[in-house]
Amino acid sequence: MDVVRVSKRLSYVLRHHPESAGLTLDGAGWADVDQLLTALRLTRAELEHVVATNDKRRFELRGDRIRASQGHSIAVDLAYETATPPAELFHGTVERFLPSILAEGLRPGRRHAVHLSPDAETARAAGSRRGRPVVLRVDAARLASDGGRFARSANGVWLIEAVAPGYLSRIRVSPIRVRRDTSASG
Ligand code: HQG
Repeated sequence: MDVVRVSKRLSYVLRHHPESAGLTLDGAGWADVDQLLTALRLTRAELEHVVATNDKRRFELRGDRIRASQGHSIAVDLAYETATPPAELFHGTVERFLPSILAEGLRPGRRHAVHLSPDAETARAAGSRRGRPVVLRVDAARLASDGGRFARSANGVWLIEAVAPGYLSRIRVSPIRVRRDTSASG
């Protein structure tokens, strides 16, 4: 089994296209595990392995149901409670989106929410998916005190409907990350 490939397929099915596997999600995004196993030709043990080893803990497996913890583009209500964020949060993006972001703020695009990270390095990695990363610092303390409603997903991603430009500032990140540890942790 190719764990990364299965994880990507799970994200696709559980966040964006359950119908591609003949599934329907309930209102909170849960799918039936047995149906999923049949559709993706996986064993329960394989699914458990993918969920347990997933680098971002993207999936919640609870008995006979499973869902993605965040990142959906289809209509689901994950029902996370409003939470008080840390003083600052980070968002990773790329240079070409900056003019638009600085004009209109962060918008969720096709997803339900804007995704923010608790640390700059995670944000940098998210931005790197699209090119040379740019990291924005979000003044979460001020945004929360101004009435912004934050939620934290089961896998530690901070979610909010939008972030106006006045709460954003660009921070410097080193262009090349020098890896000094030689462990094989990846
Ligand atoms: C940008 C991955 C123009 C935003 C990652 C981003 C993350 C704007 C893109 C998670 C904008 C949306 C989510 C505006 C935002 N004008 N561009 N006003 N506001 N943008 O993929 O945050 O591996 O929907 O900067 O690691 O990049 O899938 O969101 O570049 O945690 O689990 O519009 O997805 O995690 O892109 O990524 P996305 P994201 P997974």
